[in-house]
Amino acid sequence: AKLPKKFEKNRFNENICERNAPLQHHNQVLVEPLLFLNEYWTVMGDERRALAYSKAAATIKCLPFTVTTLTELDDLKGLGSGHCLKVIQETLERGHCQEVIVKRDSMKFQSLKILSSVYGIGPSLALKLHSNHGVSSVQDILKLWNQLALADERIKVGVTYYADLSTPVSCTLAKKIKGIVEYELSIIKDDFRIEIAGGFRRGKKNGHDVDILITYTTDGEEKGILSSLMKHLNHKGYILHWRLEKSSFDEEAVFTRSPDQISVMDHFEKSFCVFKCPLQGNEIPETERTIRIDVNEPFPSQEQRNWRAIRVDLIMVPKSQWAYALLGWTGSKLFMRMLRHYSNAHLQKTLNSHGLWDKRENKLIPAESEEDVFKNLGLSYKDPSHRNF
Ligand code: DCP
Ligand code: MG
Repeated sequence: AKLPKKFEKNRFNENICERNAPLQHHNQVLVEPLLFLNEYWTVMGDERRALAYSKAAATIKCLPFTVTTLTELDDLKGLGSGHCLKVIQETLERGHCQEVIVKRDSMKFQSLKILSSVYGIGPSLALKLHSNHGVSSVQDILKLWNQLALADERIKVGVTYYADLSTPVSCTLAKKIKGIVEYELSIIKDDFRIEIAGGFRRGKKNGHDVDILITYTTDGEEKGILSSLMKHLNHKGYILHWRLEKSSFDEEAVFTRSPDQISVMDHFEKSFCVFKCPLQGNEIPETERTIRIDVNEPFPSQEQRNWRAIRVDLIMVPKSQWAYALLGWTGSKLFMRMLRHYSNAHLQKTLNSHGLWDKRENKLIPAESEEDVFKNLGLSYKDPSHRNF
């Protein structure tokens, strides 16, 4: 088999952070089973295996040609040990992968997938509910509500608005939420910058939530704004639930610990919210208007509504950290993981959403923009639309 003339394998392998991962690529059929296996192992709680499939899928996404035979993949970095290749080979030969079909039908997987998709329930709680209490669905949680004694307030919200929260959020609704936040902010204090990050910034048409970053013109100006913003939004009836997290940023702690102690989670002041997003008549799909989970007990049933519950993360960023925060919150998660690894292993620098720390010089490397961050990493700038690893 011949590779396209332009494809340079050595360059492709040289630094995986330089690869481009667009949303639309040449190998949808091959990527699908790999992404499924990534989801399968994530849901089953095996992050290590999940990651291997995610990396293999990303490698395939970055190829500038459609793969037709396995030999075209010889010596490509990122495809992992034999198993990913076996999945790819079978898909190339038969058009599907038997393992995927079997795993897709697994009752345990299907239950855990639903449970861990409830806001407030992660893979480990999902497993506990399933194994210890025989819970397999949202209905089961409702039936056993008193017995389960789930203390986390988010789960109550997650279950009550399950139908809404499991419906993908469109770009239009994301912009509407941004508009609402922007308006309330402008009443509190001018001269802010607000940006939708996450998958939408990478060009995705739908998302599971809306990630919104906010900053002011100088460090410190952002202090106290977020709690004020939440009061305003709540007062106007836009908020169903929120949990405010205080800033826990401390340069010393965030950058000078050994890398394995550095949490991937950042330390910004943020608000994890469930918005009550107002809808126009034509924004309420037919199915949305009729399909409601039956929540008579212990929650009140839901009447016809002209709003929809949407998960929104609001992140308040000090100006000097904006560029790194924007990069970190734009993702993708795998891309950020790749960048952090490259930075640590090849540059002796620690990268996170707060900054880039030079471990030899013991100092932070400033950046005004994402372009600066890429420069600081010695990489060419990558448009968000090519960060869909
Ligand atoms: N992120 C982060 N810290 C968190 C949560 C997320 O740094 N506590 C980063 C990682 C992601 C990005 O923010 O790259 C957005 O996270 P999402 O989980 O919202 O992922 P996406 O927006 O990419 O996908 P989706 O469309 O499902 O929302
Ligand atoms: Mg998101």
